[in-house]
Amino acid sequence: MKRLLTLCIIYQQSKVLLGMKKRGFGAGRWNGFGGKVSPGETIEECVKRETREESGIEINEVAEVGIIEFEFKGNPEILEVHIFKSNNFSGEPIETEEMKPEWFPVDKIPFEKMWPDDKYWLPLLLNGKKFRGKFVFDGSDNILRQELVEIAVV
Ligand code: 6U4
Repeated sequence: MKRLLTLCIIYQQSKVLLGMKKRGFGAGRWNGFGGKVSPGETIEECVKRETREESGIEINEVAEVGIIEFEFKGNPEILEVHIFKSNNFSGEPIETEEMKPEWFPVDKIPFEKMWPDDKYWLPLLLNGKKFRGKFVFDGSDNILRQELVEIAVV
């Protein structure tokens, strides 16, 4: 079974906005903004809604840059995460119940406190590339298997 999710990287010149996830899936890690696509909602509507709910930022324009599937050993559900980037947004980030947002210079991204796959695909996103991939994790969030390729069109 596949579940559709979104993830958005907000950036500006040489800074990236990440949120410290305070509860739920991925808690204790710096993350992009996003979540599960709700019934009746498009993927783009979802990424805008989740970013608004989690960071207070209103996205004007987004570009889809990649799709990555995540599988957790022993769990039949595959997460199909649609990854977006946006540098056209309004408002200032605010701390919410779910996330504490913070700007990081692109050369000081806290990869050691992020999902272990981020160090592979986030540099591609920041370099204007598009990509497709799959990461399989064990029960302790170690990567067991990975595939990541650059593509021309998502
Ligand atoms: P609830 O609490 O059910 O409302 P919701 O906000 O809909 O949750 P959530 O928080 O489960 O969804 O979303 C998970 C977020 O984590 C999505 O943006 C996708 C992202 N994500 C999942 N696995 C990831 C991984 N390995 N690397 C990564 N982001 C991941 O960078």
